[in-house]
Amino acid sequence: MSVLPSRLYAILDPDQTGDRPLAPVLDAMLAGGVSVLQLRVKERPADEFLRLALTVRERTSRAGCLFIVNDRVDIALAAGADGVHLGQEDLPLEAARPLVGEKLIGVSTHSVEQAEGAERGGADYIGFGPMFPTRTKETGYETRGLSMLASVRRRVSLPIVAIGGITAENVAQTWSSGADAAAMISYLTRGGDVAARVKEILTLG
Ligand code: TZP
Ligand code: MG
Repeated sequence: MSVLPSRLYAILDPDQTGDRPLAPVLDAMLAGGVSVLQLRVKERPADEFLRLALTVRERTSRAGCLFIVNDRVDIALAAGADGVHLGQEDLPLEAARPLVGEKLIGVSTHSVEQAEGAERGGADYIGFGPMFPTRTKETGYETRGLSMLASVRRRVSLPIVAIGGITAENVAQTWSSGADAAAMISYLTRGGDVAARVKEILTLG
């Protein structure tokens, strides 16, 4: 089986939950049936990131959900996460692998060349995007779109997680263009009923 247990890769970002604290949003994701979840925390001190990660670890373990920490190998290790997700400017794959051992490493990619590089370097899965316009992150990249995703699909055999501007409207296109899973932040957490949105996407997959 793929390292990714689901066609939905949920991302929880405390800055994208509106006025709601992280824990109830997390619980709603898990109640909806999320089985792989990334914690993305930007511009907070390490001790706060770790506290959030420990909360997520406890609740994801209870729910049998895979837990990936974004950006930070140290936080992933300290929290006992199942893996870490690295951007092109985070710790390089070859430096991270000896530190995390068998834990999963995902690498964000934005081109066919980067995707091939991540595969050669031993990543467990790749992120690819931004697929569509998004307001969640200033990515610095033009949108990649479905045909570039299909090109990546032809060139790598690793699981691909498409990301960026994915909603119920366009998620099926990302899957049919080669993504194994779709990552979503704002569609899940900024639309009201988090558990209902998760269920909606899982039903489509
Ligand atoms: N990386 C590329 S696009 C993006 C990240 C973290 C933001 C995705 O958020 P959303 O709200 O699902 O568009
Ligand atoms: Mg990153």
